[in-house]
Amino acid sequence: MKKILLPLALLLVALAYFVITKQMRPAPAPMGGMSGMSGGMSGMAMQPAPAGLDLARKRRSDAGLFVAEIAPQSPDFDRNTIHAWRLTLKDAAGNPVSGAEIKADGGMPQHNHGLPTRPEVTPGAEPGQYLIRGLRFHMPGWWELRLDVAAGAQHDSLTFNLMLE
Ligand SMILES: [Cu+2]
Repeated sequence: MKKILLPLALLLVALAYFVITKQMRPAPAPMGGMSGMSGGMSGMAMQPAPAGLDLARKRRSDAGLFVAEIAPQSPDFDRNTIHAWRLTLKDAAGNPVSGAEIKADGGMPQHNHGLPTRPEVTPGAEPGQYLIRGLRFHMPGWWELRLDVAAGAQHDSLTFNLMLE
C-alpha cells in the first residue's frame, strides 16, 4: 500500500501545480513557433500591477518619523535615460530635514530585479531638499523606489510605487 501512496501523492502535486499555473497565467498568444525568449520577456513587461497600488508621491515613512515627497526633476523625463528626481524631506511636525543621509534603491517586484543603476542622493539648494541622481528605469511597468533615511539618531525608510510607461 505504501508503494502506491508516494507516486499518487507526487501525481496529485504535479496536477495541482499544473492547474494553478494554468489559472494564473493568461494563455500565450500563438506566435508561429517563435515562442522563445522574446515572447517571454514581452509577456513579463505587460504584467498588470496589483489593483489598489498606492501611487502617492508624498508619503509618511514606515515608522512615521518623516514625510517625503518626490517629483521628477523634469516633468517630461525619459525613464530609460539617466535622470534625477527631486526629494523633499520633512519631519512629522512638518519642518524640513536637512543634512540627512539618504540611500535610494528599488526595482520591479514582479520581475525580481533591482535598479539598473546605483542612484545617489545629494543635498539640494533649499532646506529639506535633495536630488536623487542617476536614476534609470529600463522597463515600463511597476517600479518600487525605496529610500533609507538617517537624520541624526532618527532612522526610517519608505517605499514609493511608480507606474512608468
Ligand atoms: Cu522588469
